[in-house]
Amino acid sequence: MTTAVELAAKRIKTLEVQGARNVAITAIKAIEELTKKSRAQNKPQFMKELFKARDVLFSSRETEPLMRNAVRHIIYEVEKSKEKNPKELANLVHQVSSRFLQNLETSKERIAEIGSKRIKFHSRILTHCHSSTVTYLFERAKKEGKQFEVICTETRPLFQGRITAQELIDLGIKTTMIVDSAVRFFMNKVDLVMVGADAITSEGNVVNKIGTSLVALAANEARTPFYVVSELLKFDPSTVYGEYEKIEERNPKEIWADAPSNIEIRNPAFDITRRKFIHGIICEEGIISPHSVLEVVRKKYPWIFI
Ligand code: RUB
Repeated sequence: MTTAVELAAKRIKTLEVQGARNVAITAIKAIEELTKKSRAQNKPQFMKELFKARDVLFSSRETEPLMRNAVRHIIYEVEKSKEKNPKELANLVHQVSSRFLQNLETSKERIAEIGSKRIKFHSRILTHCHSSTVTYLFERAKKEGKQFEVICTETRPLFQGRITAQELIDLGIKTTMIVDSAVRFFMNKVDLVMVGADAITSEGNVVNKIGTSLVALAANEARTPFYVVSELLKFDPSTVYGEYEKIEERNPKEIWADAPSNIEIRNPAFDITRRKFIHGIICEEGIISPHSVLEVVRKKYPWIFI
């Protein structure tokens, strides 16, 4: 029988669920579901199930530290608890998960509140891919009565830009769709760039959808402010200890389904934008410099480093 975790991992892998936030939320809910139905007789059996769930979820997509931080946090709290009864441990998973999800919600609100102040009347903003955090910020600015417009890239090869465009149109925000390679053409016509993040490294570099670093380069050359809109929980603690963020490489068929057999196709899902191209990270603690991200995360979420 397929478990809730296996099902969630499949939905994440196939991008039925996409975007770091949605991926993390889906993973947390799957773990809750799994533990609620657990038949474990004792704590070691319960832990075994949790570890297996962790491995399945972690291998669904490589570049998702928010999901990893969430799952690790849940497991850490269960491991350190003195409770031995599996039913009570499932309750604990529920409590920890709810707190985590609540914190994500609060961060999203705070980010939108702070970030929408950077959107002035009649601003034109460029975004890339689909970030639910960025879209929510736009929603907030719209609710505040601001008139602005958004240019979004189509985001090849899987066209997540269409999700963004549809959501923005539904919100009544004037939206223009462009091909990814038209970014430089439009860069002088926009006031700022706002993109999401999948991972933030200890050096303040940001990993986001492939093409983001090119958008940042174009913004830099045109002197257009480039903002990353992200929860601090996307910080990857392993980068402090020397690891590089792994970049997921996806199926070449996403690029060319019936390609000739003797061609090599590469399909990295993400790229790295260096901190020097980032004007600021709009996060729950304010708009911060990428240089200070490690320090701010240490203060706000010390448990990440355990
Ligand atoms: C989505 C993507 C998004 C970030 C942030 O890539 O790069 O910008 O995940 O999204 P994919 P959010 O479609 O491959 O998952 O703000 O919703 O966490």
